[in-house]
Amino acid sequence: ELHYPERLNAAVELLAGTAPGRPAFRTATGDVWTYGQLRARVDRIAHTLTGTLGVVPGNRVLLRGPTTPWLAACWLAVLKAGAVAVTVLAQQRPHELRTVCEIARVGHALCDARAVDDLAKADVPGLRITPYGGDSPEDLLRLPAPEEPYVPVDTAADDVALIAFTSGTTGRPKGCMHFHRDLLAIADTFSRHVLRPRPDDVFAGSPPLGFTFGLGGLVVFPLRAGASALLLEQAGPRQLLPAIAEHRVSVLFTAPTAYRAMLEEMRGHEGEEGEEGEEGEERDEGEEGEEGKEGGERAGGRDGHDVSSLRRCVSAGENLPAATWRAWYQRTGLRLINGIGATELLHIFISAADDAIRPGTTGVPVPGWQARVQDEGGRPVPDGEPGLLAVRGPVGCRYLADPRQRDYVRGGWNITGDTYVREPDGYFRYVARADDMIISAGYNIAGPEVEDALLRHPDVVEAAVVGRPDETRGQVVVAHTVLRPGARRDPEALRAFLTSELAPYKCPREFVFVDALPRTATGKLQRFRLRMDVHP
Ligand code: 3SK
Repeated sequence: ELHYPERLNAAVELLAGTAPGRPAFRTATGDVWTYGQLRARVDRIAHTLTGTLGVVPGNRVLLRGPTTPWLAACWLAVLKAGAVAVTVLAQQRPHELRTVCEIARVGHALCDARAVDDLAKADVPGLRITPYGGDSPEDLLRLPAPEEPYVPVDTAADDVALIAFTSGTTGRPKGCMHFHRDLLAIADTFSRHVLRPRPDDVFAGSPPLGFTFGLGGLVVFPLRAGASALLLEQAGPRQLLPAIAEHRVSVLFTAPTAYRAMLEEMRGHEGEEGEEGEEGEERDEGEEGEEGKEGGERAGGRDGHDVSSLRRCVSAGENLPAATWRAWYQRTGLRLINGIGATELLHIFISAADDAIRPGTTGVPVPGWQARVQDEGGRPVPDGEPGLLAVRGPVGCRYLADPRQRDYVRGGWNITGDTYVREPDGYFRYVARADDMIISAGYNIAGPEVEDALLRHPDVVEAAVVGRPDETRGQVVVAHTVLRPGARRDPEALRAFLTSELAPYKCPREFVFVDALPRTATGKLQRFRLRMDVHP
């Protein structure tokens, strides 16, 4: 069990202890912020917040901007000043920003100078917007006494530090309140036990800091470990691969789609550099390589992409199909760390490390967490049978002024909305989002299982399987696929392939070929749009 002192400020804890000369943040352009510089800049911003802007403990401060060290410093300063950080995504449009500001009663915003326009257009009554970064990174540093250390506000461990919004895939956004202690708890559970970071690790990844997957993976975990993070403003698969090589990234956070896209990117360059004749190399099951790596093709070889610095690769945000796990392993020799997390619970609560990883499953409850599978009435269902995933641990769901709290927290358990099976060996296997099960002619069909099978076809890059209403069968299975460039759109060939992989009742009746799948700003598939036939 985790024990924290009653008085606790997460920012103070995250910034304490590491030698001032050690790197904290790096950027794509080669800037390095040491821990000493980070502490000084956080203090200056905190002085501005309380001195110049009049922010008092408990005030809600919106943070908006691309992933930069300045955004991370603003977040830490807000916490140090005892205020509450309200995080949003760069993609959120004015009306969405206005809703978030209304729900969270935001009075101040620290906004990257390049992102001020949309926020200004949101026209939030009484909102004071203070720009930072852009051409004048010194903006927030104009202080009456700039060099004085800031005396942090003496917050309680269970004072709210963060309001993170989740929109799910539909509906009015919900603000999830998280305490100072919650921010340390995610580092002291998932990061400590599964990632086991070292001070020389370099973290990087694609999730933005407005998504708690990114905030944890790129700010909280590295700082808690005295390590550093490469903060990338552009973090698509095309930017990630060269950044990994150039900055010797060792801990990577991204979603299954990005792992697949990186594999495609590597495949595209296959043979451009390196030796010929390595194709199809078998992995060596027995021999352990560098820590965390075994078999596969140690990166750096035939396709010109050097990913040999990677030690840990985390996949979350969506289901990780076994086919993607295997393809990544084959290419890199790295065992992808799958995880399920939620904004409501801040970060990952089921996962597995090293040899305990089993492709096709999410893993086991992270130390400190409990999980079970139950029915609608809250009764545990037997192992091997599908039901609702229920979890509890050091972080709980606390929606801000939202009656949907009663749906999420039932009988002391957080009901995540996912259908899972607990295998007899204690591993949790994802089935589908609870409202995404397809019921066709009386059969229950999980879209992700069909997607995994489709992804085993060599021409399929992305797949999403949904149910479409049908008069006779209730629903029919429809597969939306993105094919590799140049591949033929041949539904019969896909159907023939699937019949050898799946029971006939699970095989899609229809195939829709698309250029891309509709996703939310955090990369989650919008199945409801596919059901309505809306494509990007
Ligand atoms: O929403 C998610 O999928 C997620 C995954 C990992 C960590 C945090 C979150 C919110």
